[in-house]
Amino acid sequence: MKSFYITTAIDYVNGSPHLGHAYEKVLTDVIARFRRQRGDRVHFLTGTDEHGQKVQASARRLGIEPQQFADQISGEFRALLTRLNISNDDFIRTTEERHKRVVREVLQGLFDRGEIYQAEYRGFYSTRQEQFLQEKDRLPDGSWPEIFGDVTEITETNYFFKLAAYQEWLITFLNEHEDFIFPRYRQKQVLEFLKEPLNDLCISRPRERLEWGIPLPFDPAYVTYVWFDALINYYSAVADQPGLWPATYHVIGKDILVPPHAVYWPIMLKAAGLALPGGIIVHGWWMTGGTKMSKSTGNALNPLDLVDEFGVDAFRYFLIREMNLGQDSDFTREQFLVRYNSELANSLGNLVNRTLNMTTRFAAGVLPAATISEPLEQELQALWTKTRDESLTLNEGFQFHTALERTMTFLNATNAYIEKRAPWKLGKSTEARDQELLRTSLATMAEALRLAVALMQHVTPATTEKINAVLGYTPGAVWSEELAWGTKLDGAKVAESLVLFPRPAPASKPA
Ligand code: ME8
Repeated sequence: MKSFYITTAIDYVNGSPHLGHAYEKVLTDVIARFRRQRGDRVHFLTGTDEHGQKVQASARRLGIEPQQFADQISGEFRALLTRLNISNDDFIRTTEERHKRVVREVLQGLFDRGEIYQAEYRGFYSTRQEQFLQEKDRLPDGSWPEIFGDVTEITETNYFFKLAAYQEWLITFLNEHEDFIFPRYRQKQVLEFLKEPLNDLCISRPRERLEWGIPLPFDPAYVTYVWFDALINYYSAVADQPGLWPATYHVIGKDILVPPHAVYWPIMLKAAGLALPGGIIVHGWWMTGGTKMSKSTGNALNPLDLVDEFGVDAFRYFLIREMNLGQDSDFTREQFLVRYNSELANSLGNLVNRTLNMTTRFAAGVLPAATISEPLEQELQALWTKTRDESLTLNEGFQFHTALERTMTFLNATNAYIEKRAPWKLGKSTEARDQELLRTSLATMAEALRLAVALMQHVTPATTEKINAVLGYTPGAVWSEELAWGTKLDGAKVAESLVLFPRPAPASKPA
């Protein structure tokens, strides 16, 4: 079986993790868990991007070695993975020998094939972006945009990669693989970008200017340009594990699609004679007050604190429920609380409470079998079938937010079913038929709950596990077999209660 190999971007260690990093990890984790549930052999890679001028400068400011600085921040990113319950199989650091070795091999290979050449280059250089600029980067008034910081004109001998030679090939490739980039409209943007002629890519930096990088194997007076180093992580991490390359998907944010992931990377692979990934999944940005969130924004509120306050699954749920993959989303605590209260505490939390309370009260804690099937039960079961089938398709198409919305609709319908059956009234009656209806309603609500949380498992894995445990239920090994309405819970002994999503204390006010 071909592996499902999925990667995140590797994060720069020049700042601490923020919401954007957390989202990308959770999103990729949701895809990885979903594919595992579907039976794929998943390999999930994430890691840190540790070379470059900014890391060198930050370390210098602190008076420590770049490696020590990178170790510290990389450790923070690794800790974030544990905190977010991320199921990655590997974590790569670009300062590891296994990575540096493969970068050297790829570079040497390209050099030997004549894909890399030396040339004199005179141009405007942005220290902040660590790149040479082009005339088209200037603002209409001739100045350089703020994002480039200080721009100086320099002449330098450097090494160049023959990017331009592959422009036509890349255009043809994208036209033949319309689904290479998700969402599709992003692929159109790449083709738009490719209407302008490409320049060859400068892939080296003289060591006197940048020491903190991987020396070129064919000229140690230079180190490798950061993108050439960073992109190769996807391959270097699995180069010695047969059957994993090429990646199925790279998950990245929209700011690093063009040109790095959509232009440099496919061309690098093609020139190196390596297979191309199956696709690139491009997410939007978390914004606050109209600007992209980064380590310097959102100081008043660190969204990652919500993990401690409300639990990891509430946080994961919010990110996936709120963001329509590909588009931008505004982050506010208020919106978080709306979803937390109405969807997790009300729709899901109430169903859990009712199921446990009523089973304890009316059936001595043992789930009875359903023996009656009237329109109320039939409608709920029909809604389940529809919810499940649609959700599977939606999840396969990365529409996770809509899949969750459907699951919430199903949970709400289950709560409405309970209102209509009113087991608390049936429990007061000694009529045989009422008793039968009571047992049926308990079995029905418990089964609906079991099914709904199975459908949310890739988003809220710990919650699903907890709910299964209080239902006295151990799921089988094959996830898809868990999704059929049936009698799996008959005779299960439930717990008396479970506090899942407590209401925030009234004293907790927005920061
Ligand atoms: O770009 N919302 O690293 P990085 C959503 N090292 N996503 C965001 C975001 C936000 N507000 N801010 C950042 C790099 N991201 C390179 C990648 S890959 C070979 C090298 C996303 O730490 C961003 O889009 O700046 C990117 O996918 C990831 O976080 C890492 O960003």
